[in-house]
Amino acid sequence: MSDEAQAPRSPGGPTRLEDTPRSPQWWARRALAALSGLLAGAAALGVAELAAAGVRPEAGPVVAVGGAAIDRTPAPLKEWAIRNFGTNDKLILQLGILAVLALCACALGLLALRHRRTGAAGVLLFGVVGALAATGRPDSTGFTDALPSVVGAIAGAAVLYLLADRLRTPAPGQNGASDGGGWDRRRFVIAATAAAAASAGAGALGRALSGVGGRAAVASRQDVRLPAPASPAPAIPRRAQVRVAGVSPFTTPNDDFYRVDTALVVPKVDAGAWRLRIHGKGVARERTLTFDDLLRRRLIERDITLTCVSNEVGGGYAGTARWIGVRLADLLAECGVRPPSKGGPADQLVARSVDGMTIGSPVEDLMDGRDALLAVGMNGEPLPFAHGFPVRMVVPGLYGYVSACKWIEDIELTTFDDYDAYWVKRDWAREAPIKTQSRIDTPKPFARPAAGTVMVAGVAWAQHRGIDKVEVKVDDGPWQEAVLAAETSRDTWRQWSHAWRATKGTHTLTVRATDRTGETQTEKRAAPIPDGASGWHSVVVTVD
Ligand SMILES: Nc1nc2c(c(=O)[nH]1)N[C@H]1C(S)=C(S)[C@@H](COP(=O)(O)O)O[C@H]1N2
Ligand SMILES: [Mo]
Repeated sequence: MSDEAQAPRSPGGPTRLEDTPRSPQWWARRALAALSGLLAGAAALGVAELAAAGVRPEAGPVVAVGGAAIDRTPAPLKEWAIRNFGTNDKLILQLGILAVLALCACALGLLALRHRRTGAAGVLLFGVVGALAATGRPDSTGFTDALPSVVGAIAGAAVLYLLADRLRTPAPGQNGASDGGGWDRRRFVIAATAAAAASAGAGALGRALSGVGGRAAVASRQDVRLPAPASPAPAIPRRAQVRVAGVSPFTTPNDDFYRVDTALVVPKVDAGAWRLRIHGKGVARERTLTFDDLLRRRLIERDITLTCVSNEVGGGYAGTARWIGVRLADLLAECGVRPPSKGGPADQLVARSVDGMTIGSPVEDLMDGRDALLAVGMNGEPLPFAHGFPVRMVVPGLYGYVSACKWIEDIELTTFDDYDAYWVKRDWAREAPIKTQSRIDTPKPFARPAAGTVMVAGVAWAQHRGIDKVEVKVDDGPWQEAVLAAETSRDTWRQWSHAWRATKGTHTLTVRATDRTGETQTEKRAAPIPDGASGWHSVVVTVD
């Protein structure tokens, strides 16, 4: 039944402006209907936010739908988003979700003008989508995660029903008709203002309450005093940093360190309540450790370069930090774990984070003598929340998605045959050692240096193998050996520079590196998926 069917159409009756199609009043009523939809959407999100504060902040509909979207994004689209939006990809995603919701809300508002019940039911349908997304997330703690979406949708549906009712054009003589005979503006404005105020209040209160949980985590991080490491990192030689402007600093400051993860909301873990469980195949002695248990162990400090498999040739998803942590191999050995080469039954270690990420690494690599860490410190401070506080893994030589689990809370020993981790399920390689790469940091693409000596410089990495040689070529000229900066360890990148006698004109500079096994970086271009980009980085400049 259409509500508008009640509008009088009696011949000879007074013509009511409200009902003349395309009249200003007709448009105004439709605009207000769309606004009703938006207000209903705001009420739904505001109430959901408040409910999520009681249940779990991550169970809020926008975060849940966003997370579900990330989980289901096809790899090429994810690549595209990372390439074009970089670290802003998550903000863009949430804004996108809000924009789609706003459009749908307007549409439902217009629908409710004619079919109030159907419009309200449409809002409930969105609640179902949110509830399914929230309960289907890997970190979902059960059906209660559906509550924020459901409660929010009920509030939204009620608001839409109520506001659409206020926009009704009553039949003559019917109660509720204003003096003008049309719908009652005053009653609509009062209801709309009340709905807007209530949803804003609910949303703000929800945000504030959600922050309370985070405060315990923030306090626990402030209380951390990192003990001096038993095995400090050797001092970084001054000659590890080339003195050329524009080259990335050898140690990447925490604030500049790239961040790649699937978390829409950075997990805030209270170190005091944190536990790490080690269990699974071949674990003779299961253990559960507290954060203090880790700090009481022998700590080592190492400079290690971390690299993301999604890094394009010449890209910035690589950084070097001074990590403090516990040697994972020692801890595993204490639990009775043996690597496959010593007869251990498990060839894969699966790390799980508090937000449901799973990351699988070869046990053999973790126990082959390299400094695979359960890290607690980064560049002299506790891990920043965005980089995994309180504890993360860092493994020299393996891409982050197969080694560097942030916010870790569980370690399970298993086999590659038995279990595929998060990204492996999404077509990335099971095993992914870091490919040798080199990057020109300066000059920048399309720079216009003056003719004469131009310093070309950058970084090269082949973690756990080490960099032995970097070569630069100009246009199709011969490869010329660059000057290598001092090596800190084979687990970090190495800087290089080359004094180029630049002549006028447009030139292409290309770089390639050779690792300590004698292998030279391949020219063959490969996309990041499935196991890391390859190819030579080159930069075009015009010398004036
Ligand atoms: N819990 C969790 N850990 C994670 C990820 C993630 O999405 N969730 N991403 C991994 C990837 S792909 C990389 S490259 C590194 C990046 O670490 P960073 O953000 O500290 O630079 O973290 C790894 N650890
Ligand atoms: Mo990554």
